[in-house]
Amino acid sequence: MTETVDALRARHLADLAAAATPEAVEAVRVEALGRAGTVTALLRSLGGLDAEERRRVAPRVQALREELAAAIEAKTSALAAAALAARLAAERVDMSLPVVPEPQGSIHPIARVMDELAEIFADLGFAVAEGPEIEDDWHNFTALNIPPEHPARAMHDTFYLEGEPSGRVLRTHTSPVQIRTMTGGRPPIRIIAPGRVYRSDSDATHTPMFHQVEGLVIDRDIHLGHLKWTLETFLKAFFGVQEVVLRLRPSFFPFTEPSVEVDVGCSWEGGRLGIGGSASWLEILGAGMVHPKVLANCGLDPAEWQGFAFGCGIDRLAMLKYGMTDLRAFFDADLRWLRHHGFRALDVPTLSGGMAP
Ligand code: 2NL
Repeated sequence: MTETVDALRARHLADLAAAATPEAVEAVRVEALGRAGTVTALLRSLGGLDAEERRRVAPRVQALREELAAAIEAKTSALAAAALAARLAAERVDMSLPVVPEPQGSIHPIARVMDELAEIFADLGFAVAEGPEIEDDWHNFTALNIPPEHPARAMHDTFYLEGEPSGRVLRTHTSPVQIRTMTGGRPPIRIIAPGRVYRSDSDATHTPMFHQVEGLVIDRDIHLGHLKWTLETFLKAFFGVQEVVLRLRPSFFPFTEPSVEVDVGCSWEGGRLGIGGSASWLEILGAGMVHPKVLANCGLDPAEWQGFAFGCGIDRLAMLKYGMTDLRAFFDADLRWLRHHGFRALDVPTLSGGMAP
């Protein structure tokens, strides 16, 4: 018996020392301590010994069982620790590598300008408002003081939805977003509404879908001076110039009174456009004081509330700032054009970072 115990210890400990995987350790455990294991069989055989022999041998067999169990557990944790160390070494991450090695795609110049507009106007306290591109006649026209048969409806080259007696349209401007803001909440209101608009018009300088941004401020004692300061502040930030000169010319829109067309002073030195000065003028915006009828249509008392509004084409803003010459290229989905004029996805415009062209 004594020889058997020592021989088993030597054999199982040697096997355990040689085991290099958790599976090999488990095989040793099964062979020694499993149901049909050598040590298990030895323990069972103790019952067949006479009392004195059992008293002598049993503690040695018990000790062997405990020694092997402890050795197996130690080997198991040693293997686990070694495996973890190997993984940590192999999976080391270089935090200085770029998140995406080769960014796929780019930000379209129009999306870039929309982000710039949101950033600049957020700093002035304006929220970005959105609304449906399929509109009803009231929000797109009637509420804006453009009644049925008004010539402005023909001027808008409206797309009408087929088979719609109620007369739904693709919005011809983002003004309906502002109408919805005024009917849906209380002043003071400061919003910009950027988005897609649609007009049945297509040539070198017109696409049937284009992008517009409108702005709206409704509060007490608002006047044209607030409008002029807001537009100056916007244009300085957008074009990255210290001074801009604005020229307000009288104009007409059904939804504003008075209405103005806004030119920004510029120069064409060396054939390149520069914003600033007053050598030349660039028509850039339409604007005015919100017409009292529009306020009343939206449930606001014109004696209590006034406001200004402005509208301008985003595509044109992008062309002026980033030097694109052909409007139609914006919508061609030409990958070479997009790679050349696009912006890096992680390069988000900020006022602090600067957004001059
Ligand atoms: C232009 C001129 C303009 C507005 C848009 C507006 C909206 C409401 C009330 C009053 Cl809800 N006005 N928008 C006002 C003046 C001009 O756009 O030339 N757009 C390209």
